[in-house]
Amino acid sequence: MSARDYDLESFWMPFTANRQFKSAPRILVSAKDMHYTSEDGRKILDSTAGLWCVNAGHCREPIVRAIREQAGSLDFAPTFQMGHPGPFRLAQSIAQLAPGDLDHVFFANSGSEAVDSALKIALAYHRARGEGQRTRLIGRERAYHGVGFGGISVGGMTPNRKAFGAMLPGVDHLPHTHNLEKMANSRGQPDWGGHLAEELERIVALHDASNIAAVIVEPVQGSTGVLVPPKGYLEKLRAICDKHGILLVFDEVITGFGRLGKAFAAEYFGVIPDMITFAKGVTSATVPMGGVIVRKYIYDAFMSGPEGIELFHGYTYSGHPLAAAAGEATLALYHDEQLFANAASLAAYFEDAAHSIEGLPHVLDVRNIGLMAGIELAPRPGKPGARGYEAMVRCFEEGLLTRVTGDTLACSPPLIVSKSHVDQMFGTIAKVLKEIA
Ligand code: PXG
Repeated sequence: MSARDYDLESFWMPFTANRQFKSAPRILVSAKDMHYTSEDGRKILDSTAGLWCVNAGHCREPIVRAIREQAGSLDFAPTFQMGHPGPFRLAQSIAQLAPGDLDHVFFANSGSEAVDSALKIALAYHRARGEGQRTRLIGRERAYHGVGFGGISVGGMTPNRKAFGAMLPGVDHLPHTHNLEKMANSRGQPDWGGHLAEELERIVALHDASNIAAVIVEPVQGSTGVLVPPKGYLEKLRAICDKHGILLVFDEVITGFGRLGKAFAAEYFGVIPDMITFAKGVTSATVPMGGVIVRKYIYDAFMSGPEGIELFHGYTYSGHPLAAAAGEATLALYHDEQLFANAASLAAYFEDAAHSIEGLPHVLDVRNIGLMAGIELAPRPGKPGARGYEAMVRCFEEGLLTRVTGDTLACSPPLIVSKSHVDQMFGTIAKVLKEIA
C-alpha cells in the first residue's frame, strides 16, 4: 500500500467508530458499474449500492457527461427570486414517475432535509387551511428519517436520538413491526403484523385527531435492517389517516427510484401517501439531492393562500444545477436501460439466493423485498453488533461490500446487478458465516 498523502485524523467520520476504523481503514479510491476499487487495488463488488443510493451503478457515462457539461455552462443560479430550467424539468420527470396526483416537487439536498421539509409542509398546510392546531407528528420505532431535529424526533433509532436532548415536542411513535417469532424467514411481506397499524387509532384516541398533522413511515424500514411491512399494514395506515384528516408521508429515500422494481414503493404497494420524500437514487448519488413530492391539493392549498411567499422555507442549493442535471441524466438512464424492470425481474432470483443463507451458522432471520435483503445474525453474548461487524469486515476482505447495522447484514445492489453478481454476493456471505465464530 502506498504512503497516504492525507491525514486520517483530519476527518471526523460520520456514523463510524473513528478509532476502530482508523486503526485498520478500508479506503475506496474509484468505482465503475458494480464495483469499487480499494486503496490496495482490489475489486470490491458493491452489494449495497454505496449506501442504498447508487441505483444506476457507478460512474455511468451519460450521468458523468451531464454533470461535466452542466458544470461548464451554469454552475449555480440563485434559487430565491431567480430560476433556471433544471429543477422545473426534473420535477416534471419525477412527477411523471410518481403515482396518482403526486405531482409537485420541492427540492432539498439530502434525505434529512427532505424529511424536515415534508414535516414543515405538513404543519404549514394545515395552518393554511385554518387547522393550525394540527401540530403533532407521528413517527415509528426503529425508523430512520435522517439526522435533522425533525428527522431524529420522528425517527426511532436510539443511538441517533439519545445524545441530542428533547428534540421536537409533540411527537408520538407507532410500534415497529419486527417480530422474529411471528415472521422469521418471511419471503416478501410477512403474514403477521398488519394489525399493528391500528395502534394509530390509540394515538388518535389519546390526543384527538384534530391535533395531529402527519404520520411518517418508511414503507420498508431500511437502516434498521430491512423491515418489510406486514400484509395490509400500509393500507390500514392509509385508511386511518384518511378517516381523521391526517397526512401520510412515505419516506422513500431508500425505496424510491427502483429499489422494489417500481419507481416508488407507493406504486409497488398500491398505497398512495400525501407526500413522498426522496433523495439518494434521484441522482444515483452522484450529486447530493433530496426532495418532497406532494399531492396536487397540498400544492393548491399553498397557492390559493394570501399573496406573498407561500412557503417560507428553502435552501441555497435547492434545485442546484449540477444536481438537477445529474437527476435528469439519471432518470433518463433508468428509462433507457429499463432498470426498474431489471430490478423487478431479478427480485425472485435475489429472494431465492438470499434465503439460501437460512439455516447457516448464526442466522436468525432472512428477509427480503425487491432488491433489498436483511440477514439477521444472533448477537454474541454481551457484545451486540460484534458478530455483524466482523462479518462485514470479512466480506470486505473477500471482495464484497455489505452494510451492517447491529447484527443485521443488508444487501441492496445497484439495479444493473446480474444473476452472477447475486450468486457472488450471497456465496461470499455464506462462506464468511461458516468461518466466523
Ligand atoms: N430517510 C431515510 C429513509 C433514509 O434511509 C435519510 C432519510 C436521510 O438521508 P440523508 O441524505 O440525509 O443521509 C435516510 C438515509 C445505512 C444508512 O447504512 C442509511 C442512510 C444514511 C446513512 C446510512 O443504513 N439513509
